[in-house]
Amino acid sequence: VYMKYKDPKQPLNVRIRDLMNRMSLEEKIGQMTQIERHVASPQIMRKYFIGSVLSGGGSVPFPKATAADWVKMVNEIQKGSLSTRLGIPMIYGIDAVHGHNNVYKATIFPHNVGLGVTRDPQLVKRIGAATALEVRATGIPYTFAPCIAVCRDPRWGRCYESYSEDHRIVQAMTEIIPGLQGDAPANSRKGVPFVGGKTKVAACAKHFVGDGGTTKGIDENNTVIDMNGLLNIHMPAYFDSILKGVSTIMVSYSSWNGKRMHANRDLITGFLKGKLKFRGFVISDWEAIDKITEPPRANYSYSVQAGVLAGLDMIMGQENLVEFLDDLAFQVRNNIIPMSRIDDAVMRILRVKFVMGLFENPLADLSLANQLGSQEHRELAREAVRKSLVLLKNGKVTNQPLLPLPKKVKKILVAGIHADNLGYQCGGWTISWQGIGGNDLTTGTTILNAVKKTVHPSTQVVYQENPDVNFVKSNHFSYAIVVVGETPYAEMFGDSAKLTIAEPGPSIISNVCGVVKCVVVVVSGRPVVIEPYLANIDALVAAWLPGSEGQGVADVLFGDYGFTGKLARTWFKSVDQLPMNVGDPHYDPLFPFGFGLTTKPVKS
Ligand code: 3DO
Repeated sequence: VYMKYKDPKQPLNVRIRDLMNRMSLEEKIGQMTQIERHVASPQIMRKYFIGSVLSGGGSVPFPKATAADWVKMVNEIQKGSLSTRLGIPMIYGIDAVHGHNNVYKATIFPHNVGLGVTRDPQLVKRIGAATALEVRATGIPYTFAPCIAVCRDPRWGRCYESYSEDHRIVQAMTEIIPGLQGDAPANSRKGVPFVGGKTKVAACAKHFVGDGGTTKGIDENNTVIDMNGLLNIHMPAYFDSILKGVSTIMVSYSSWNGKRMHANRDLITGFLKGKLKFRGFVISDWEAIDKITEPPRANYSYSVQAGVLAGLDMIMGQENLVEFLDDLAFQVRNNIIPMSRIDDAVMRILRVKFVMGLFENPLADLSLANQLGSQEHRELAREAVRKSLVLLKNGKVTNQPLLPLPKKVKKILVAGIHADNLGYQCGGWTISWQGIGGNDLTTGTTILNAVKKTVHPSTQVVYQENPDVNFVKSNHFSYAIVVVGETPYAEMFGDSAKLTIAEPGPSIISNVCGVVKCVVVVVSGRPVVIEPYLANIDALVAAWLPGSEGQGVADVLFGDYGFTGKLARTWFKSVDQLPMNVGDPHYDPLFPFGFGLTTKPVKS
């Protein structure tokens, strides 16, 4: 029998209407449900008509799974969905937030805090396109990125997911959306989602709204600001994202002036869907409706009611799947939630699925498998690393710069717990949710290896993680490269009131820099306390969380390329100045927003 909704020649709205007319309440509610990979199975998909599946941070089929392993897993789940009466494909989503970061051997790009420094939206767009290919390589059509938070306080554990404290930089970096999804056609209506087929993925602007403005930078906390402030600082990047056809928007765990965003009908339905005419779907954060009440899950059916009535279309994180489905169905049957609200949600979800061609191409093949961690993508990541570095100091005396470093000398020292640690330089949201130390997590180039590859073959490179003063004194090094910083974290585990660099980092700086000329490279998700050590340091470089391609750091240290990066965040002197952002009356930074010394490439 001919089914109109299955006919790609029919107009989008005709297909949506035809399909919705056929759907039962159970089928509609299923579409609104997103479950985690570990609870998903073909049987569950089929039984409950589940609309979406996610991999949370670090959630993989098994460690070191290949592209083929991922495709097999995603396709198996999809076959469960396709076996239902109406055969509506599920949409699989994952946090590809700096490349396809959960996946072994994927290219790991710098975290957003570094990309903001580049001031290069076209670069970020290319990163989006590369990430889309790597995500599709594993059979996945949807990423929970970009994070367009405007981090106003580096004490926030998610600061590195934010491009800048300045909303203008965040707005410019929404170019990653057409990178991920493809360019929306020039004539497309404002707010209509767009995904350009099998080599692109649906994007997700998050977290709506004010996630980066919480008091003292406490994760998931309360953002106290008036409507003007919200509109001027935290909202602008949503205007850009919607104009560029972003398919989905994730709501923030945080509250605005004491009200949980997940229950904020005025902002989700009134503003986002009404005023901004966003036509994609709104997704909750992981188990975020549970947190509408304090304590979480104190009244789950109320959470369902408040969240769905506020305008959430897809609810993420059903560990208690049956309870959720029953609660929602009960509330619709008893007119607590009007059917029109359910129809709005399902229409939006189906619109994205139709637009992206999911009905025509629900199953992945292995044709893109070679995109995962490709050399071309690694070169792009390396370019991004080069452009994300900020040179904060270059020489104790102005006319005696230390950088660029000479490649041909007798002997150099590389020190610091971050010098030969791929996991540290990638940070959180890499292979696991919180990140992993060491060099076994995935493939890439550590800063130490990059240095070794870059110096002249006759230069002896001595590596000592934590050398003592006598060792440094007795060796007569020409200079030292000290790499220190923060160890990996994600979300609330990264909240920090002190913002100090991890020991033995500070003692390595003093042991080395007290004896020999040194450049200190800071690997961190945000500005950290550096003022106490600054006088001792000859040259200082902020490398943020550069990812798998450490070669980009050596490219610039040794002058194959010049330093060009400008701070996209204010570098504070001491934490008691915080919050302190560019334009503030009490602005008295160590290095101001926009600061960055430059060097010229050395002719070789
Ligand atoms: C994050 C956002 C993320 C989600 C799914 O904890 O892994 O998990 O997209 O806030 C939450």
